[in-house]
Amino acid sequence: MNALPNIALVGNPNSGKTSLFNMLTGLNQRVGNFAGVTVDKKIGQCMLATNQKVNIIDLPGTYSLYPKSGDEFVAYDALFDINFDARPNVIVVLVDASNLKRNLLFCTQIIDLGLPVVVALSMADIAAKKGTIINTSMLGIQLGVPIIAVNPRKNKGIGELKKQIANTLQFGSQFRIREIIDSKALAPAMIDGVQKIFPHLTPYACLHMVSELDNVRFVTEEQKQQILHLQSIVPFNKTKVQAAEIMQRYAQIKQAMKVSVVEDDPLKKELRTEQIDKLLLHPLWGNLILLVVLFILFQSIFWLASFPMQWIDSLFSVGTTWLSSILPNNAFANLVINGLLAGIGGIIVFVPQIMILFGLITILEDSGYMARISFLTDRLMKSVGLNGRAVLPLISGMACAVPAIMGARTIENKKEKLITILITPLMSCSARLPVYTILISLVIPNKNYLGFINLQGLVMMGLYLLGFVMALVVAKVLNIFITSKQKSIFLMELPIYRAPRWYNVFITMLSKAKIFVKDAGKVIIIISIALWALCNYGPAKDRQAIEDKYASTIATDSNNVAQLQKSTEMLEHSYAGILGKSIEPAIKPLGFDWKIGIALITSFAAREVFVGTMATLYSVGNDGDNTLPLMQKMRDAKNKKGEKIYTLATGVSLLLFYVFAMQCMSTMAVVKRETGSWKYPIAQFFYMGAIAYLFSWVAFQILS
Ligand SMILES: Nc1nc2c(ncn2[C@@H]2O[C@H](COP(=O)(O)OP(=O)(O)OP(=O)(O)O)[C@@H](O)[C@H]2O)c(=O)[nH]1
Ligand SMILES: [Mg+2]
Repeated sequence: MNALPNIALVGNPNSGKTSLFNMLTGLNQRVGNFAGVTVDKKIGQCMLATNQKVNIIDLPGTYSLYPKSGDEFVAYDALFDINFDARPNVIVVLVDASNLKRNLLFCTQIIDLGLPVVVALSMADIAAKKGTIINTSMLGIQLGVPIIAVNPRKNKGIGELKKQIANTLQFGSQFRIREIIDSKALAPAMIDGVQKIFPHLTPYACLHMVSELDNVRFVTEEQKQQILHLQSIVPFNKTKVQAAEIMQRYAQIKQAMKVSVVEDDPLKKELRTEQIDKLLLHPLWGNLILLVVLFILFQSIFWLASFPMQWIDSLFSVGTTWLSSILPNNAFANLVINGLLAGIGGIIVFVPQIMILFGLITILEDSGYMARISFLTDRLMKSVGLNGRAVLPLISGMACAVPAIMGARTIENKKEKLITILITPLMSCSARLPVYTILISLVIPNKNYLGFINLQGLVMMGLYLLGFVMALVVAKVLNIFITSKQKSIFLMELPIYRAPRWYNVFITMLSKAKIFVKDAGKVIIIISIALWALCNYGPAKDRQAIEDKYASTIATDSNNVAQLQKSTEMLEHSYAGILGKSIEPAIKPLGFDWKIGIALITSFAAREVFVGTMATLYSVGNDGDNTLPLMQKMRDAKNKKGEKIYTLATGVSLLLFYVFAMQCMSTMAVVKRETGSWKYPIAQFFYMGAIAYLFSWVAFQILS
C-alpha cells in the first residue's frame, strides 16, 4: 500500500457510495439501483487539491454497525481493524436524504466511534420530490459534523466535498464536542473494563468489542481472554444494550431533525414509483410483464446481434482471403491463418451479443427493476428453500458466474449462501452464448412464427430457462442434505425507479466487450497455437505412410478429392487426432466425434474456447476453401460414412452438455475463495458433469 492518506466511503446500501467514488476517482466501478451492488472494497485515487493526492476506498453498504452478512464485514473491518491495510484517516458517510432517519442511525454510530467524519448528503433531489427539505448546516450543527450536499449522478457538490475532506484531514474533526448518545451509561462497569484493555477507543467502540467479540477478527488472543474474563464477572446483556442504544439514537435523531428538516405529510404524496409498482408488482400482471421482459431480452440477443455478426464474419473472410493471397504457402502462414486468425475471428464475432446482454442487464439494474425481480420471485425461491435475495446472483450469473458468486456474500444465511454458490454456475453465462449461437444456427431452422417470434431465439431462451430450472431442482435437493438452524428472513428494499444513465450503460458494454476479447483472446491465442501444432505434427511413421499412399494419386488428381482425403487422414493421425480418438469411446454414446472431444477438453479452461477450437480443427482438416465461415464448414462436415456430423440429435446433445457442465477454471477458483475449501468446487464439477452427461446421453438416444 502506498503512503497516501485513506478516505473511506461508508453508508447504507444504495446510498450512492460507488457513484461518488467514480466521480472522485474517475474510475468506473459497478453502480446499480439496488442494495448490495458493491461486495468488496475498491481503492482509487483522487486529487483533493493541486498537491494533495489521497486514496479513496469504496466499501459495501451496511445498514448498521452490527454486521450480519459477508459484505457488511468488509466495511466493519475497514472501520475497526487496526491492522487493516488501508486504515482510513477520514470517513465519508453517505447519507441518503430520502431515507434520512434510517441513514442517520448508521451515521451516528460512526460518529460515536470517534473517527474523523464528513457527511455527504445524497439524493436530496429525491427527498425534495417527496416534500422533504433539509437545512444541511443546521443538521450539521446538531450532529457535530460537517455535512456537504452532493449529487454524484449530476456531479454536484464534489468540489466542496473535496475541500471539506482536505480540511478534516488537516485539522481533524474540528467541531466534535460530544457523543451523540451516552454510550458509557449503557453498560458502565463493562465499558470501564474494556477501556483499560483498549485505552485509545471511545466508549462506543469499546461496547462493540464486547458485543461483537465473536466477529471481530483483529483482537489478539490475549485481549480476547481478558474480555471473556470481564464478561464472566460483569453482567452484560447484548440484546438489551443494543435495543437501548438504537432507541436512544432514534430519539436523538428525531430531536436533530425537528430543527433542521421540514417534511410534508408523508402520506399525502404518492410517488411515481409506488404507482408503477402497483402494476409491476401485481400478482398477475407483474409476473406476465416479467416474462415479457425476459422474452425481449433473449430475442434481442439473437436477432439484434445477428446483423453486426454478419458484418464481422464477412470482414474476417475478406481478411483471410487477402492474407492467403499475400503469404507464401508454408507452415508459418498456415499457423497465422488457420491457427490465430481463425481462433480470434471465432471470438470477435460474439462481441455484439456480449455487449447487448450486458447492456440490457445494466439497464435492468440501473432502473431499479432488478430488485422487483427479486421480489416477484421470492415465492418461487422459497419453495426450494432459498429466498428472493438469491435471485440477484442467479440473474447476474447470466452475464458471468464469477461476480455473481461474489454477490452471494449479501446473503446472510450461511446455508442459503452456500446453496446459491453451488447452483449459480448452472445459469447460462455469456461464455456459453457463442456455443449456443453456433449450435442453434447449425441444427435449429431459422423460422419465424406470427412474424415476430423467432424459433432460434425461442430455443435460446429455452436453454437459459433449462439452466434456471435445473438450478432450482438442485437447490431443492441440496436443501435436504445441508442442514442449518439459522432462520432466514427476506428483507429487501425496493429502490425508487430511476432513468438508466445511458453513459453508464454504454461504458459497461464497452468494458465488458474489452474484457471478453482480452481474456478469451489470451486463452485462445495460446490454445490455438498449441492446437495448431498438435494438429500439424504426429508420429512420423504414420504420416510418412499416408504421404506414400497418396503420392501417386495426388499427382493425377484433378478435382482435389485425393488432396482432401489426405489432409483428413493426416489430421486423424496427428497428436490432436490421437488424443481425440482416445476419448472418443467415452463420448460416442452422446453423439460426439473426436473433434468435439478435443473441443470439450480445451473448453475446460473456458467455454467460449469451443468455437476457436472448432475453427482451428476445421481449417486444418479442410484444405479446400478456408474463407468459408466456420458455421458453413461445420454444416458441411461429414463422417467416414458420409453422414452429416451435426444432426439434430448431436446438436441438441451438445447444447445440453454445455448448459449443465462446469467448464470454467475461473468459476472454480472463485468458489474455492468464497467457501474457503476445494471441497465445494470439486463437488460442483462432478455433480454438474454427471447431469450434463446424463442429459446429453438421453437426448441423443431419443433423437437419433
Ligand atoms: N437521484 C439521485 N440518484 C442518485 C444520487 N446518487 C446516486 N444515485 C443513484 O443511486 C443508485 C445507487 O448508487 P450506487 O452508487 O450504486 O450506491 P451504493 O451506495 O454504492 O450501493 P451499494 O454498493 O449497493 O451499497 C444509482 O442508480 C445512482 O445512479 C443522487 O444524489 N440523486
Ligand atoms: Mg456500491
